[in-house]
Amino acid sequence: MKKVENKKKHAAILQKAMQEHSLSRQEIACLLESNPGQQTDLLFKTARQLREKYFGNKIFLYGFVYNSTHCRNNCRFCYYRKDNTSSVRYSKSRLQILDISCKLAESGVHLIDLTMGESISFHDNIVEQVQSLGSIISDIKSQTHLPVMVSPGILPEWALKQMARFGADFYACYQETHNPDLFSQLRIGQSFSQRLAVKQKAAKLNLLIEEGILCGVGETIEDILDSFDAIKMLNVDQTRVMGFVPQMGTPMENHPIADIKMELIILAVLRLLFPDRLIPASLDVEGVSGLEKRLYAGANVVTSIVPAGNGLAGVAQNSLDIEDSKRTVAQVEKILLSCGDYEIARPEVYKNWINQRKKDKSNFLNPSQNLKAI
Ligand code: SAM
Ligand code: MD0
Ligand code: SF4
Repeated sequence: MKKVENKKKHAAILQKAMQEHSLSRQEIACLLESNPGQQTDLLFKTARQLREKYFGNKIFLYGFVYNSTHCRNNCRFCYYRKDNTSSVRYSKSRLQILDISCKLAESGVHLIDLTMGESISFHDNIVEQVQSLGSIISDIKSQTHLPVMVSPGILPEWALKQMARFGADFYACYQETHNPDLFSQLRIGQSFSQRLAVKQKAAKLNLLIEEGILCGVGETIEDILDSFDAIKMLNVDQTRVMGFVPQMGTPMENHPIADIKMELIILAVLRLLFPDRLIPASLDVEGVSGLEKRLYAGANVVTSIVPAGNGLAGVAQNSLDIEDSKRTVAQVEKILLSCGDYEIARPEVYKNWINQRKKDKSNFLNPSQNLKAI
């Protein structure tokens, strides 16, 4: 296609997206292939306008507590894969987790994200393990008065029910890719369909859910389009993309680092396709130096805020910006102010968003209850 024609077509697709008309697979592919410069500028601008429509200039902040780095899995991309003898392993006690969560809450985050390696074994005293995680969640909630996200990996349905009963608001579990072949290369020995189904089960239990794409791991444009379809099918509440960061001691340590330009394009297209959802700018890929560009591409949540002095790690960047107190609310606030366009949301704004979304989804799942209320 001639350059001028392509430019016109690209701009027309963005106008359609701005009006929230649904886009064809071909049109979305054209956006993913945006040329750097004018086309990406226009893409990011449209993403920001749609974010503004639903969230104004308000940004949400998530505190990240990676409470245990022990894992029974061997994901090829992950520093904490079981066979990586060079990764730092720790497990925080209940009191340490509560102390860290309270510090994060005092510093002004809107949610506590409790994340761990997949260590809850299905065979070994699972009831006690689930009970103990559940009671930590309910303690965090009662002490911080904040919503809680839990990322424990795959859980059986009864355990998800327990998470909901103990008060978890969000369940995060990222597929990374929706190409089953690529999935089996990345998440060795894990079931593609089980990882997808667990999110559907969580959503039925009225847990909010997050789905994520890992980019720069050999995916094609078609694979990314399939991920968008899956995210739509799951009706997720939060969705993300993270660029792959090579990890020492893993089979992918020499695999090239992801092209961040592509991460930003995928992020912006997610905003176009899911304008009213939460979309993170993770500090866990490029640290605080990568925040502004992700907000500029349409993100509305800053994730992976980690307090210094607690021996906590990140996932994709296990130490970057942590001990020098850069992944803090104070530093993030400085960056938001220097950008000029953003404000940290009041805590009630985030809580209301969560509650409204839960209500809407439960009315959708149980329309008869809705009728009874009329
Ligand atoms: N163990 C749980 C699980 O895998 O669901 C919870 C941890 S989960 C939040 C870790 C996520 O971080 C992965 O799903 C992946 O998307 C991301 N991640 C892990 N290693 C990464 C890497 N090397 N580069 C970028 N993202 C990575
Ligand atoms: C983040 N390091 O937000 C966290 C993590 C888990 N729910 C999220 C990948 O970047
Ligand atoms: Fe374990 Fe999660 Fe890392 Fe996979 S991504 S090795 S399940 S911590």
